Amino acid sequence: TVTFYRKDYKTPNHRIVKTDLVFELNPSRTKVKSRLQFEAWDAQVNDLAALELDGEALELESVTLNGRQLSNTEYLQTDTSLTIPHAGRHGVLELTVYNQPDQNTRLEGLYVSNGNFFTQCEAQGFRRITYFPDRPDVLSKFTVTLIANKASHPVTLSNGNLLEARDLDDGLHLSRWEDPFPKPAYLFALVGGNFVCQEETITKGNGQTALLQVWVEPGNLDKTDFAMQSLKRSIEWDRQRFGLDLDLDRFMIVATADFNMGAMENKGLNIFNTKFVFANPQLATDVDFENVESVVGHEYFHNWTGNRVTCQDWFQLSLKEGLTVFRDQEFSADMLAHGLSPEQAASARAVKRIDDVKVLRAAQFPEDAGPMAHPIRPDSYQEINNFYTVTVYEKGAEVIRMQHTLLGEALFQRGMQIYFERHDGQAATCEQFVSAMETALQESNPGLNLQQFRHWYSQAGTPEVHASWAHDVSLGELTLILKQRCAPTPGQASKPAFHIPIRLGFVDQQGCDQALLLKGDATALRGDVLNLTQTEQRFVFTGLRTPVVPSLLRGFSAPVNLRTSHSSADLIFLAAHDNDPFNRWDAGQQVYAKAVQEVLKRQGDTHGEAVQAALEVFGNLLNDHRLSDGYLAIALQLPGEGALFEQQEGLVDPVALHMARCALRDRISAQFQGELMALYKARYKPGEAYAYTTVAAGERALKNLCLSYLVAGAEPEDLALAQQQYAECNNMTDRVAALSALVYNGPANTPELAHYYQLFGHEALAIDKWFMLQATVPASNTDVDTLAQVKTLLKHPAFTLKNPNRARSLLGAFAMQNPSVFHQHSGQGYALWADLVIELNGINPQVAARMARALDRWTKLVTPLQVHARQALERIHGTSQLSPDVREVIGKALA
Ligand code: DPP
Ligand code: ZN
Repeated sequence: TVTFYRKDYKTPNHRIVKTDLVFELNPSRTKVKSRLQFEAWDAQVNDLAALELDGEALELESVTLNGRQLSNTEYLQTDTSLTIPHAGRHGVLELTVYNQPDQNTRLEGLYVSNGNFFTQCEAQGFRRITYFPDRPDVLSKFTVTLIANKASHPVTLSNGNLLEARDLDDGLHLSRWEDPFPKPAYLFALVGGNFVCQEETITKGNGQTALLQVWVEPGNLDKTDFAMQSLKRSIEWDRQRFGLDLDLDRFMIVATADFNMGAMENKGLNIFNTKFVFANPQLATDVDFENVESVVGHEYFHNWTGNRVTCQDWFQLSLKEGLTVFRDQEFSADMLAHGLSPEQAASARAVKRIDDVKVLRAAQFPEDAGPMAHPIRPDSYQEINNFYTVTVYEKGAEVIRMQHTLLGEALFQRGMQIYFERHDGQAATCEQFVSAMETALQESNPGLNLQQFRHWYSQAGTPEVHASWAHDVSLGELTLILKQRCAPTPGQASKPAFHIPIRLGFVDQQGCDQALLLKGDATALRGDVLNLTQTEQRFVFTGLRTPVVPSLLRGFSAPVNLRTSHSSADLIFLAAHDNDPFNRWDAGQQVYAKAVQEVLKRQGDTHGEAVQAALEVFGNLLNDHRLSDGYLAIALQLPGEGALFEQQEGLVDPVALHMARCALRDRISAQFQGELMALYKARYKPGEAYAYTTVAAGERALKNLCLSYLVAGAEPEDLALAQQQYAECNNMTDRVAALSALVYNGPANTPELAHYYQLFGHEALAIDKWFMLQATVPASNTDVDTLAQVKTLLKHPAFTLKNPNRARSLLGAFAMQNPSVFHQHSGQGYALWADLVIELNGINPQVAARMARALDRWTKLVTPLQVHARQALERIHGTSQLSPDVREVIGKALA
C-alpha cells in the first residue's frame, strides 16, 4: 500500500508547453501519437534532469526525443511510468502508444459506451490514454486530431475550437481541435460516436457570440431542452452575480449512460452522466429537474473555479470543488426563488438550504465521525478517487459559505476578484484562496484576519457546540455560554478551537426578534453573527427586558453539531415562531428526533411526552396557513434514519430504530388523518398540465408527502389512493410517489411495477428507479422479503454491474438507503454486499470503493451486528487482487 502525503509536494522537472495529440480511434486498439514540447520548470533544473511521465495499461510502440528514436535502453518504463533520463532543459518528445477502449470497464481514461468513445481523465485517467506528466500543476496548450470511422463514429469532439473537419480515404474522417487555454491533462476530453445535438447561439457580455450544444445519442433530443435552458441560465447568473463571463466560442455538453461520476467539467467539452442531462416531465421527477439544473450549473461554474484557476495538487481538490458547490448552491437558490414574492422567495431559499444541510448531516457528519474522516484539505491518501467525498465537496462548500458569512456578499466578491487577479491561469492552493479573502476582509477591516479560521482546512471532525444561557429579565441581561469541542479523528487526537460564526436571534413571546446588544468586546458580534473563537466563551447581551428564546446557528451558519439547553416547550415554540425558517425547521426536527428516541426506549409505545410534543409541532405546522407548500412538505418530514443513527447515543440497532420511526410516523398519520387527507385532496389535480416551477413542485411535494403518511397503515382504501394516483398521473414525480407508496406499503409484486416496466423498459434512467424502489422496501413491510427480491433482481436481464447507475440503483440503494434490511440481524445483508463489492472490484474499482463505504460506521452498531460486519469486511479485505481503491476503504474500516 502506498500513501501519498500533501507535505511531499514537489514541482516537476519540466513543464509541457505544448501538446499535440493524434488519435486513431478504434474500439479494440486505439493508436495515440503525441508530441510534447517540454521546458525546464525553473532555473534550478539542470541539463541532466529526467523527464518524468505517468502511464498505465498502455502499449508503448516508440519514443522519439528531438527527432531521434530511442532504443529501449535509453528510457525507463515501469507499470506506471516512463522516464527519459538526461532529457535536457527543453526539447520535443514524441510517443506512439496503444490502448484498448472496449476492454476498459473502469471507465477511466478512454472507453467505449454503447459503441461510442468517451474519456474521463479526472483525477488520473489521462495516464491511461498516453504517457504524460499527469498532475494538475502541469498546464499545457493542446491541439487534438481525431481520426475515426465516418459511418460508425460520425461525430468527433474535443476541447476548444474546431480548426478543421474533412473526410479521409477508407471511410475515415478527421477533425482537428485547438484549446486556446492551457490546461492540465485532467481537463482533456474527447468524444466520438453517433450523436445528435440541440444547439443555440448566445451573445456574451463582450458582445461576441458563442455556440452552445447539448449532444446525445439519437432518440433523446426530447430530453435536452431543460439542460440547455439550465446552461443558459448558468452563464447569465455567473455574469450577473460573480462578474464572470464565458471565455469560449464554443461550449459543449455530451451525455453518456456509462459514467462513474455525475459529470465532468472538461474545458469547453463537459461530459455528463445522462442522469444529469435528461429531463422531461414523463421521465424526470421534480428532484431530477432540480439536480439537472444544479449539476449543469456546477460544471459550468468550474470553467472559472477549477479550469481558469486549477489545483496545484489533488490535496487542494476542495479549492475547486468546495467553492464550486457553494456557487451551484447559490445558483439553485437564486433560480428557485426567481420570480416569487419576497416571502415565497425566502421560503424557497430556506427549503434549498434545508435540503443541503440534510445531505450534510446524513452523509458528511458520518464521514467525519468514521474511519475515512479527513480535513477538507486532506493530508494523505492512498487512492485519490476515494477523496471525491462529501467532506471535500459539501463541507468544503460550508467552509466557503462561512467565509461568505464573515465577509458579506460585497467583500466576498471582492475576495473572488483578488483571487482571479492573483491566480488566473495558474494552479493554486486552498491557502491562496483564503489569503485572497483575507486581503479583501482587511481592506475594510484592518484589525480582522482569517488566521484561526484556517483550522477548518486542516482539522477533520464535526465540532460540537454546547450552548446554555441565563436570563435576568429584570436586569435585561442574557448571558450566553458557548463551548466547543471536536472529537478525535484518525491522526488528529486533539485540535485547537475553531473560529465558528454563529448567526443568532432572540425571539420574544410575540415571535419578534429583539435587538442584539452585546456588552463589552463589540468585535465578537458583527450584525447578527457572533464569532465563537475560544473553547469556552461567555457573551452578555443587554436590553432584553422580556422573556426570549435564543435561536442559535440560524441558517446553519457553521457545520457543527449544536447542543442547546432548550426545553421541549422552547423547541415547540421555535418550531412555530422562529423568524429564521431554517431554525424553525430544525427545532421541529429536534422534537421529532426526541420522540423517535422515546418510542425506541418504550419499545414501540407512542404515548410518552416526547411523542406528545412531536404531535403538537406537527399540528401547529398544519394549522399555519402562511407556510408555502414546499416548506410545509419539508417541515412535516421526520428526520431520516441516517441522521437519527448518528444522533443516537451509544450503539445502534438500525432495525429497531427504523421500527421506532415507523411507529411515530403511524401515530402521526392516525392522529392527523383528516387534515392530511384534506391537504392531499386539495392538491390532487390529475388533469393539470405539468410545469416545473418552485410553486408547482412544492405543491406536488406536499401532496405526495401526505400520500406517504396516508398509506402508512397499508389499509386497502388508502392504498387505493395511490393506485388511483398512479393510474391518473401525467408526470414522473407523481408516478414515482404513487409507485413507492404501493411498493413500500403494499403486497409484493404490485401490478403497477410490471406496468411501469412495460412503459419505460427502453429508458435506462426510469429503469434505474424501478430497481431502486424494489431495493429500498423497508423491513416494516412484512409482505416483502426485500433481500430475496434483491437477489432475484440481480439476475434480471436488465441488471448489470458494469453500468454505474444500474449498480448504484440496486446495490447502492440496498446497502446505503435501506438500513432496516441491510442491517438485518441474520447478517445476510452484509454477506450479499460483500459478494457484490468483490465482484464489482474486478470491474470498476472506483464504483466498488463507493459501495464499500456502506459499513464505514460499523463500530457504532450493536454488538451482534458488529460480529457479522467484521466478518464481511474481513472477507473483502482477504480477497486477492483487491484494487487500491477498495483496499483503502476496507483497510481503514478495519483499522
Ligand atoms: N466531475 C466532478 C465534479 O464536477 C469532478 N470534477 O465535481
Ligand atoms: Zn465539481
